[in-house]
Amino acid sequence: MESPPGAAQLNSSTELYSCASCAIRFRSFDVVCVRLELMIRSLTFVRQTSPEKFEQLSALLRSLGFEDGPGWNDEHSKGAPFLAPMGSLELVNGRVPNEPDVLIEVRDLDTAHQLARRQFRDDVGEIEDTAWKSRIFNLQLGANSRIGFWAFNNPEKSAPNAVEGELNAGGMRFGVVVSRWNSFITERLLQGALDCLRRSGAKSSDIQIVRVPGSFEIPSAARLLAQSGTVDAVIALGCLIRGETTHYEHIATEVTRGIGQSSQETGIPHSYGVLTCENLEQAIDRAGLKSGNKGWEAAITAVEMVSLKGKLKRGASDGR
Ligand code: DLZ
Repeated sequence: MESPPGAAQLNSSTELYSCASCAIRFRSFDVVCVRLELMIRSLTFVRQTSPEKFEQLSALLRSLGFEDGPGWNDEHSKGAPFLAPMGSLELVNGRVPNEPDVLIEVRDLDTAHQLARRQFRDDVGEIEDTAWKSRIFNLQLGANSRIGFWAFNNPEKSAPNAVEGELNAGGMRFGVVVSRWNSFITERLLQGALDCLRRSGAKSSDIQIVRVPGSFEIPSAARLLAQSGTVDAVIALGCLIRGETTHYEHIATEVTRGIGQSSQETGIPHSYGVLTCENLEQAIDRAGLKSGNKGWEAAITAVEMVSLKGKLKRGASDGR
């Protein structure tokens, strides 16, 4: 029987199993490493607050630059996620410093301290030196819960501040342009794209599907859709197979250029899910078998680009 992708393979000389996808070596024969790098989706700390502190802390976190995530409000509770530009789970081997279990790194600790003091008064401690070349102050949330705000003494030690799009499609509107030529393949790409959008939080009513005869027609439909003002991103799905198309190179070049131009000229992100394959077998692989589903990948790219566009626009208008 053929091993699944990523299955551990035994090396008889070392008696170690090595993972086919990430090259990690294992002693145990039953370890199967299935695209581990795609497993983690997010990291969340949940902290309870009183209703009064909930509003005050939300205002403070927003004013410091946290982005609002999709929250909830029902008869049992109200929740407000705050998204940071970066997050990490830190393990310590050895002496664990007496730090709060939520640490928020800020650029300007003194200003953050002033803001926190103004809203939370005695719940905010003094700024103190840490054992790790930084300063910190604590905000007491409840009897057993506190948040630490901190900054390195040498700001160059902080990780570079990269802007990245989030993968949450809630509230976003998408247009999917899909060609009917090679529909056996393009319908699989469409199913992959729809699966990705729904899992990422998009509503079905926010997804418009537009069908065109062949890949050559994708760019003009994509442009019309982008100009309509009804979508935040366009996902282009098609399948060109060299064996079947004498003018394959010309069509592939035109389609690629047309989608790129429409994206740049309309300012609406377009993602490229047009397969350009040597044969049908390759196309089948890229539409859900060995090489994943390129429709799914195009959809997640669109989600990320809509989010990134929003962040960059907000950053530009903030003067950041
Ligand atoms: C004509 C044609 C051919 C031969 N092959 C493909 C293909 O492999 N994939 C595809 O999406 N479309 C193909 N087409 C159709 C063209 O894209 C276009 O729809 C027609 O030339 C009409 O403009």
